Amino acid sequence: MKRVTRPATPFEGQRPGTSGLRKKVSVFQQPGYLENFVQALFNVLGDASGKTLVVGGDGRYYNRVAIQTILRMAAAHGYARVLVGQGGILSTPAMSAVIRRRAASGGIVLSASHNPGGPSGDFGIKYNIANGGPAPESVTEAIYLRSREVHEVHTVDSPDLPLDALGTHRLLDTQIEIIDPVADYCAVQRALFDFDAIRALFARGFRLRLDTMWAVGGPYAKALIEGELGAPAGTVVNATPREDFGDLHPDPNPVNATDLIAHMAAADAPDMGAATDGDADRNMIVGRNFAVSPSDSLAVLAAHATRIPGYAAGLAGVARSMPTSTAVDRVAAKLGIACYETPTGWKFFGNLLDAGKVTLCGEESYGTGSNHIREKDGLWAVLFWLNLIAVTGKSVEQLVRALWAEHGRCVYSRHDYEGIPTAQADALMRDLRAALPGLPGTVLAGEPVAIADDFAYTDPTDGSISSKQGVRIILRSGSRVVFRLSGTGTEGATLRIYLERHEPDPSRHDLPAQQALAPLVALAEQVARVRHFTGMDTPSVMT
Ligand code: VG1
Ligand code: CO
Repeated sequence: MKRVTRPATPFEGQRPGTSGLRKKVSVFQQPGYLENFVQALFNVLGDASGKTLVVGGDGRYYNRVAIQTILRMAAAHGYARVLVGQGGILSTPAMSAVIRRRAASGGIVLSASHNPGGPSGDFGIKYNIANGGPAPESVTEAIYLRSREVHEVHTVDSPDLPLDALGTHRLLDTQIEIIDPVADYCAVQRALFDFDAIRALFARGFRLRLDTMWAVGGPYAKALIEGELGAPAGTVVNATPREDFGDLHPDPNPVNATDLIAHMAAADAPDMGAATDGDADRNMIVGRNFAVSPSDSLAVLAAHATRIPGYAAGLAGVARSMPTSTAVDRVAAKLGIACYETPTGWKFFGNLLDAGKVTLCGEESYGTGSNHIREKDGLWAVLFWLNLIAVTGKSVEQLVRALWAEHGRCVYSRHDYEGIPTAQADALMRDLRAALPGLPGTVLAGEPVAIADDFAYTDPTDGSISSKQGVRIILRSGSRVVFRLSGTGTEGATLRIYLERHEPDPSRHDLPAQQALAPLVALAEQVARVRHFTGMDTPSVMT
């Protein structure tokens, strides 16, 4: 075994997006592509002596190859210790838990999250810092800049390590430990929720269907839900992680989780349905024939948090990404706590959580979490709902309807236009931005425009500024349309249009969302000429 230094040529475009560097598997398979990015990362991180690094991924195609590469490079870089999930597995929330519980200096997550996997799918890599959360923009930008100057890569000439059995190995002076990927995560959950109450709920015959979409959530859900909490075998379905996620799209929304939605609409539907994504940080909650909007889910959790042991002392504050509906703002106002509005992506919640300013946070894209770790956490959300149902005796639908009855309903939808030529998407955003100054005061969708701007965020803890985070057009009543381009896609551009309208009248709470939002869809078309620029008559996906 010996240290080797290889010459390298920089690759274009290694700039991390909303959540790490995501590209087609074929891009990552180019010789040197992954090595260059990891070298840039290590160069930015500097001296590794005495430090512990955690490595793991969502088990998708290329996970194992990438892990072996990273282990060799971590040894060459001089880490004291590297912890690797058995089989190369660590869900994103489990990674966050391991970093925090074992005082690691950081971790490398191998995942493209909700993006499809397999040889023709996507792969991704993301660095998490010592607080367990995604590296902030200052770090990801430094990695990108460094990636343009990588002219040599340091590694070790050594055979692959066996990842499938627990144990300890040595590479140069680095100790490599293969750890149980679920233990730390389960310990964190046990400390938050009333497991006895959830166990009693299942013992009374409560039926859950949890679809982990052939992705990494399976082993965690099996251990906790069917193991410790005593739910019957078969409660967790599609639970064996596959490298191609069964050739399905591991994104838990009603469009992709069609099988779950069908089960929840059947005459003998279970009491609650849920699904998690590729790396198990997202969640979708479904009642009997009743899909819960992620923004409403966050608001329900906030409203009832003190019923959960881990949050009994109350919430310091809450945070949501800008496009997420204002349902949680209304709950926060009632509770008398602060509500922060951040740009899209979990990395913006880290500072607020570290500073103790917020306890719960969430995004419209099926992500919810809290200060227990520094990532969103799919199974945590499922446990939270189960605990709430156990102690309130209310169904999923009753809990959501109670929220609407008290605060009105924030009718919400996201329309995605996928695979647009990048130049067209950029032109749409450019024209839209140019039109903003003329909009305030004009009447759109029957109301004057109150605010038309490009969202910019100043982090209240470190003063860092993130601009151009999404164009928002807000009407006098608070109804709004938000436009932004996705930062996680790998083919062309994806335009996301977020639509929200507050409906105080309970007799109108059951109107289909798309119908209630039709005037805002027309507004979007009028202002942004969506058809013209995308060449599409309807969105590719509506959630
Ligand atoms: C999307 C979501 C965003 C989420 C991100 C990562 O980003 O909109 O809310 O934080 O994915 O989620 P974008 O830039 O494509 O809109 V995950 O579960 O893919 O790590
Ligand atoms: Co994810």
